[in-house]
Formats: sequence, C-alpha cells, structure tokens
Amino acid sequence: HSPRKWRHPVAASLVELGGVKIAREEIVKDDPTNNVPDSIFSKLGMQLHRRGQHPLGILKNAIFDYFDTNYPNKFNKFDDLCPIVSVKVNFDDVLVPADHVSRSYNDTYYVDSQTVLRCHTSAHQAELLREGHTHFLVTGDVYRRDSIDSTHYPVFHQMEGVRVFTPADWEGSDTDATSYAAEDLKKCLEGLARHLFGGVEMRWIDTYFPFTNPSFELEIFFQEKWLEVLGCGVMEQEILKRSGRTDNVAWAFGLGLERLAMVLFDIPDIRLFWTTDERFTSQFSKGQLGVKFKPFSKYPPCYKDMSFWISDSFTENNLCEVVRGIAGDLVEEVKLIDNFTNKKGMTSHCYRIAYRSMERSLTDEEINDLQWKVREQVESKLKVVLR
Ligand code: FA5
Ligand code: MG
Repeated sequence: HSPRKWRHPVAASLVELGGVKIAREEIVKDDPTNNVPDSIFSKLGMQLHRRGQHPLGILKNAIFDYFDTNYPNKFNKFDDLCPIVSVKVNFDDVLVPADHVSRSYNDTYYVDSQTVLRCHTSAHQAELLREGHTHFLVTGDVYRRDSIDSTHYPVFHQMEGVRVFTPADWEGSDTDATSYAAEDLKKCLEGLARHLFGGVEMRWIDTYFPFTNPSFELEIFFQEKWLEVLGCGVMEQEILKRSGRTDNVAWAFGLGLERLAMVLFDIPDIRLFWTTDERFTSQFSKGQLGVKFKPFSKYPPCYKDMSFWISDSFTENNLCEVVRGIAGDLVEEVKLIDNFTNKKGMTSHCYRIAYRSMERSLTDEEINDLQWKVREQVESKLKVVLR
C-alpha cells in the first residue's frame, strides 16, 4: 500500500487507503499473530485531527500557526500518512531494542507478525529523513494497548516534530552540537506552550527513549496532578547516520494531542474526543482557541469490584481490552485496588471498574448485564479464577 494517502471508511467493513480498499478481514483476523479487535478497526480512518471544528483539529492548526510564524516556510506537514506500518519503521528504524516491552503483543496492535498499527508517529521519522526532509511535522492517529482512565485511550493522536541542524548552525555558538540542539528544542517547545496556554505550570523531566539522547518529558499541572503531555530529545546519531546525515544533529518531539487539548479546552475525560453528542461538538469551532468546555452534565458513576486469582499470563492491558470490548466507552476507569499473594504463592487481584456514560444515565440492569459479561469473558479469555 502507498503510505501517502489515507481516506475515510467507505463502509463499516472497509477502509480505503491510497485508493486501495482494505477489508475488515485483512485487519481483524482470527490468527495468533493478530490482536486487533473490532473496536479498534472501527476507529481506523476517522482522522479526528483533520476535522477543523474538532478540538484536535483546532489544536493541530494552532500548533501549525506557531511553526508558521516562528519558522516561515520551514516545516513540511504530513497528516495523512497511513497508520498501518511495518515493524521495521515502527521499531527497528528508531532503534527500539529487540526485547523492549513496547514491541510486545501486550502493548502493540499487530496486524500480522511484520505489520502493526503505529504506536507512535516516530514511525515516520527515518523514512522522511531518508526522503531528504529536514524540518517536518507528522500528525496522526496512533494505537496502543493500554490501561483505562480519563487520560488513556487505545487510540489517540500525536504530532511528531523533527528539525535537523547542520554544522553551520552550532559552530557560531559556544556550545557543542548536542547541547545546542537540546537548548533549541526546549526553547521551541516552551514557546509553543506559551503560544497555546499563555501561562500554565509546567516542568521538564529527564527520561529515556531509545531514539533520543538526552531525552525529556514535559508535564503540565492539570486537575490537581502532573500530566505528561509530550516526549522529546536529541535524535540518536545512529538514526541520522543511517539516513545519510552523518554530519548533522537533530531534535525530535512527540506531542500527545489529546493531553494538550484536555489542558487547553478543559476537557475532563479523553473519551469525549470520540463523542458525537452535540452538547460537546457544538462547543468548538474552527480557529477558536480560547474556549473552555462546559460539562453538560455529570451522570453518576457505578463501581463494580471483581477479584480473581491471576495466572502467569495475566496482564492489566488484556483485562482492559476485555472490558473495553464489552462496555466500550461506558467504562471510565479500571483500577487495581487490592493485590496480595497467599502462602501457597497464589496472587489475587481486585479491580474496581467504574462505569459511567458521558451522555446519559445508565440503568442498574444495563450495568449488571455488562458486569456479568465482563466476569464471564475475564474468566474464559484471561484464564483467571474468579473469587
Ligand atoms: C512516544 O510516543 C515517543 N515516540 C515520543 C517522542 C518522539 C520522544 C520523538 C522523543 C522523540 P510516549 O510513549 O511517552 O512517547 O508518548 C508521547 C505522548 O503521548 C505522551 O507524553 C502522552 O502525552 C501521550 N500518550 C501516551 N499514551 C497515551 C494514551 N494511552 N492515551 C492518550 N495519550 C497518550
Ligand atoms: Mg511517556
């Protein structure tokens, strides 16, 4: 498939990609090398970031404004690259070690053993560098098996930014190439934060990514907590070298667009980005940055606890996938509230599931029915023993 063009679904069971129609059966397969559920297939091709009146589209355009103002005609923009990519570009090309957890079937959606739904927009870094691009922004939907709460969703959006420097850029300064790039990167992102938010409380955290060194995360204080909104750093020299740019240095960042939009518009729950409820959608319009979301109502949550003896293969992501598969966006949070190991070495977990609709009140009957199905499938699919 051509990686260049990515279109809206033409039918519920078909997505179109560069003029090529891909059937559901090619993406959701009953095969051990495939772990893409229907709920994820149905999000392919939605491209919320390309809708001008959607909070993610408004945010994307505001970020573009910042780059257009500060670096006129410098950054090439891509927002239509296909999310179905090879294991090579998603992991190998950005130096993710062979045994890194992000490669596991527990963390990533595999279409087959060599093909994944990209788990980050960094999947496009090396290819675009090889094509000769030196300043670019890549926006797209990314996919991850992950936990369930108000700031995590299995499909979200990132914007990748890459800027390559040549020796002429840092030679005039009194720092080395790496420090020069790191300083420029932080200045660029702090400027972006000011452009978007005016003043917010934020802090830099040192971290690790396989593809950058040094690496940083930016956190913003939101809803009484520090929220991680982006990762970034100075690109590993090896990536540049393999793209034929031995003498250069570069920085790269990956913005979590939902997280930034939550801060910008005061959106309390990440599920809202997917709602078609007019009480949400009508609050946003093209180009309007100053809007604060007014919650239309908060329906009561309903909590259900579930305890079971886990098996060696149990993972929280697998549990979340089962719950999401049954309850969809009616599940607000899945949280481990108790965990102990008995004398025989058996480990018990108790999870609390919060059910709450963003749009309406749920009935007891409906929730009991969901919880019953969850219990059934948790037992049959996850090989745990309910207590
Ligand atoms: C990455 O994905 C790196 N590729 C970012 C990067 C690019 C680093 C270039 C260096 C250079 P991370 O896994 O931390 O990093 O995700 C980046 C951002 O995506 C996070 O800071 C967060 O804002 C957002 N994010 C991660 N997981 C989720 C999720 N499940 N739901 C919503 N947003 C998420
Ligand atoms: Mg992170």
